[in-house]
Amino acid sequence: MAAEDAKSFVRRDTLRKIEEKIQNLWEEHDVYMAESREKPPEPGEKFFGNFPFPYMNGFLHLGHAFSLSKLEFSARYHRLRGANVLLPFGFHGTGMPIKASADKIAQEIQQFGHPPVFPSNKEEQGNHQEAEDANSGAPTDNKFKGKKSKATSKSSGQAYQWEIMRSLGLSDNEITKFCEASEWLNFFPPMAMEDLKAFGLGCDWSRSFITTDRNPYFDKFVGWQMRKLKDMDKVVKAKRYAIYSPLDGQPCADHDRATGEGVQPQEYTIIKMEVVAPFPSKLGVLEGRKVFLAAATLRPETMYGQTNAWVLPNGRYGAFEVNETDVFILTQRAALNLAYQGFSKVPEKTSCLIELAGYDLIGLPLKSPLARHQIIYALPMLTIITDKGTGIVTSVPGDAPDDYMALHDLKSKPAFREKYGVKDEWVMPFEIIPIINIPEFGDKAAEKVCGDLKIKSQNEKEKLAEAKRLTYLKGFTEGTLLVGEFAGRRVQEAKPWIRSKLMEAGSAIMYSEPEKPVVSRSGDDCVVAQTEQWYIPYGEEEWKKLAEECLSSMNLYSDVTRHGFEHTLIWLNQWACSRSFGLGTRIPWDEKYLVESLSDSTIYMAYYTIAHHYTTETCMEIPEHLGLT
Ligand code: A2H
Repeated sequence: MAAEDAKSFVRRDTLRKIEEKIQNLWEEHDVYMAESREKPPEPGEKFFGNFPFPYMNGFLHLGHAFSLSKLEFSARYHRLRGANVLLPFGFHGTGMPIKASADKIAQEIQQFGHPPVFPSNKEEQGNHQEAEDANSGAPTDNKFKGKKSKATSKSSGQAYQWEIMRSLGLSDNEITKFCEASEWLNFFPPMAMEDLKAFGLGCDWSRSFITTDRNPYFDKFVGWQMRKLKDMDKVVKAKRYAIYSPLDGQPCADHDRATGEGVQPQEYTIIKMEVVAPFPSKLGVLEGRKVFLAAATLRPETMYGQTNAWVLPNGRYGAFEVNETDVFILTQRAALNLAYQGFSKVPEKTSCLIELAGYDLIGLPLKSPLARHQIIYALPMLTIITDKGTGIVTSVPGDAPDDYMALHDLKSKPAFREKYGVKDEWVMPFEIIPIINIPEFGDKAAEKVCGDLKIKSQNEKEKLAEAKRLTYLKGFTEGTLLVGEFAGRRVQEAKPWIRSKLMEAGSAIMYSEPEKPVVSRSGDDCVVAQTEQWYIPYGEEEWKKLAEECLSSMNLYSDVTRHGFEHTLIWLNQWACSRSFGLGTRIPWDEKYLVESLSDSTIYMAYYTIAHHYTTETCMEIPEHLGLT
């Protein structure tokens, strides 16, 4: 048996020996070193292949090998045809993930000792293991565990970093060193090179480099690139909404997120619905202040049709000081977002005067901007979502199916009114106000569509979603206003004008929040913050045109690739290119900021053409046997 087994490996071992011998020969004779040639090359005599430099927060995995094989085969093909081939390989270290993981290790030592002893909760361990697998790319059985635990692990993003490092085969002694970000850049690039060599990559290693200020030459290259852009007015400073991690104290870009990739800030208008004094006893402490129910809407142009405000009876609200004079009633979550947008008495902190339940708000008399009625009332709505907007909704039953059905429920069901202590005079006098004409649906679109779909109550969520879809899009594209200063105008036109007027009059403010939950890699729930940042205005018309021209002249071999580029050119607009935390190159004229990781990756391929003149030991501490020093 043993002899059989041994015999069966002979062929494999022979092949590996040959492989090793050949790979050594390649290295000895520098066969993949590219030389510049005096004579200008004929078409097809030159081939430069680039593999997107991988991020050095772990080992390379099979996915890298798979993608790289396409370039490796092309490069060899061109070499066999006699072309002068350059296939270089670099390593990326810029940005948050390495720094965040290094900090996590330090934190875990502090919290759980050295080496850390983690709590042995079974459910938790399962989650950690899966997170490890995700990180190492190892397809273990754990991958196929119950969906629930996978979802929890993803949503919490709480794998212990120490265990992830152990799963990479590192000893506790080695792991300790990784609490320094620089250790990651010492350790992983040589490992990656070793694996790529074993893989047989025909690479010119003399061109290799790592990013960040660990490499003074590449650092200067990125500094030069940024200065060039600045001289051309292609780096500008502006205040913008950005998804932001309060814990990290900086914007949280896609690649800095544990969950919520692609999530954008969603903008609302907050309508200030003033609570009319005297206040009920629950709100007694607010007496003498200007108190508003802060309603979040996407449709400021519909405010002529308000009949009431909606609150969630069981919802938790608070009265927050948003500046020296105004107090907003809304959810804690919305107050925190506002605090990062310049609307809190204490910057970046909420200032809550009193906690309130939705029940405490029912029946509050309100004065709302543009409303036809002098006074409208706060009423209960059961379908309000507490982690969307402010948790307060202004009601426009002429146009919003949800509002129409909720008002209909209250009007037609006395028992429902009684259950929530709603007096008839808060509800019964308020009829639908026609404010927008939609050709297909008439002047009371919500009533029409709810009738057509036979919706019976505010709880028919699916049908209401369909009703909203039908009216929302048609209202925006085809609707015409029937009332107010902009009567006769298209909704699309009037919307921004009405919003500006409300804001100028001090009756509304802009508000933004993540359109879906976002958790940073540091495990923090993100908000939307208004941040002053450096931006690259990729959306500029003329610049974009040049890019489009350039793209149309390129041979991309596949339509899918072309469409991918075209799509990116459409959405790419203001790109935040500065960060205050992480690894990278400092912005030359504003050194408290670093260049973020996608901005130092746009033209780095050009650096390979000069890298071999500049790479020294200081750029990468590469062991000598790897042949780079
Ligand atoms: B809209 P989106 Cl006239 N829970 O304002 C449930 N609904 C909420 C909410 C919450 N926490 N916060 C805001 N909303 C409502 C006006 C309006 C609205 C009209 C027509 C359609 C319409 C008057 N109510 O929205 O999920 C608010 O109602 C239809 C989409 O972020 C807000 O705009 O798209 C809208 O839902 C935001 O919903």
